[in-house]
Amino acid sequence: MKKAKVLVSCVAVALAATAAPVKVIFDTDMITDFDDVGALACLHALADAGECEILATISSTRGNASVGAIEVINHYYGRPDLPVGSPKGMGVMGDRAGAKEKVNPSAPLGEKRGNDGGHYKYRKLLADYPGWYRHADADDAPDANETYRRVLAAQPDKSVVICSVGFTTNMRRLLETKPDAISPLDGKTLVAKKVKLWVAMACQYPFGQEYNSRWDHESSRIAFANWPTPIVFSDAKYGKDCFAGRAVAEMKVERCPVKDVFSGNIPSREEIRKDSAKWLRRGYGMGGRSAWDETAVLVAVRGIEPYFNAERGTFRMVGNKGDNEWAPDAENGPHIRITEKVSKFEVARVIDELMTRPPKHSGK
Ligand SMILES: [Ca+2]
Repeated sequence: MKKAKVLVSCVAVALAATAAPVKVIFDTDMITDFDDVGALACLHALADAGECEILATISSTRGNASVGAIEVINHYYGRPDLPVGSPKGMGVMGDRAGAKEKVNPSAPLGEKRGNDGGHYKYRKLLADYPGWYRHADADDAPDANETYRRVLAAQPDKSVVICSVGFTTNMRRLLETKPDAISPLDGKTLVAKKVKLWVAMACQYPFGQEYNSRWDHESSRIAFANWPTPIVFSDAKYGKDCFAGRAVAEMKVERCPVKDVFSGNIPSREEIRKDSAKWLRRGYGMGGRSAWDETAVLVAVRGIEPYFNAERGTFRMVGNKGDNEWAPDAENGPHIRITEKVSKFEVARVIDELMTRPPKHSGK
């Protein structure tokens, strides 16, 4: 058996050989785009079905409504007390015009402002679901490092899958943590001991700039190069034309934040019909929005084999402007990128089915 297949098989065995639910830490930039909401909805649906256990839901951005929005979704699925966190001292907003600036937390909820990078989507969620969240400003949430270290230290060895669908800030910061009262291990040693896999929605195949890996590219460079476990990438190219979410937008339910976000952001079929090329460039199709983040959740919980093929190599950051490239290495590459196996249409229908499942224990 070739080494590439051995690595893929190890990932498959790690994820699927036991009947026990996959232990997942979800790390998201729930701030500008809304496939993050779809991904978290999929994760909760899979947890409801006993396929995974959600250990924590952490924001990779700071100074915005990301943690509150995560908590609204967690509340909807009856898990309002899941651990949360956000990066301290450094971290990306997602606002292209002011990536390092802090949003004024007193800005009116639900009001679209001129240059807020799409944050209004999530401030609106907080406005529509008062009482469903604890942290209106991500900066008031616990330090992501502390949440990661506390959760990892309490888990069995080689048992945790980290699924990141945003910036890599937290993974870099975690690697750089020192021994503390939570664990005598430094961050890299703790990760090597407790984590079995990092599934990352990041990078652009075969090269280019991709949102998640670009905006804090120094963290991406450090994290990708030093992470001590295999990393599976659901890269931007894969998810771009895998469209999901229209079924969510058209659900006949009330008080559902997942539906609200999708119905408020997906263009109508008629709009797409008029200029499909324009909408395709923006990541929309008849099926909905590009399912970048949802595919990462599928990989994290169900593994590569059911829906994807795999190629072994290395994603690495190059230059100093946030570019990345893929270097194929079938023998020794520490990374895997997923490629199409089952048609993307079928994968999108799996995602839609998960996103439209009613919560098992609704927090309404
Ligand atoms: Ca995301």
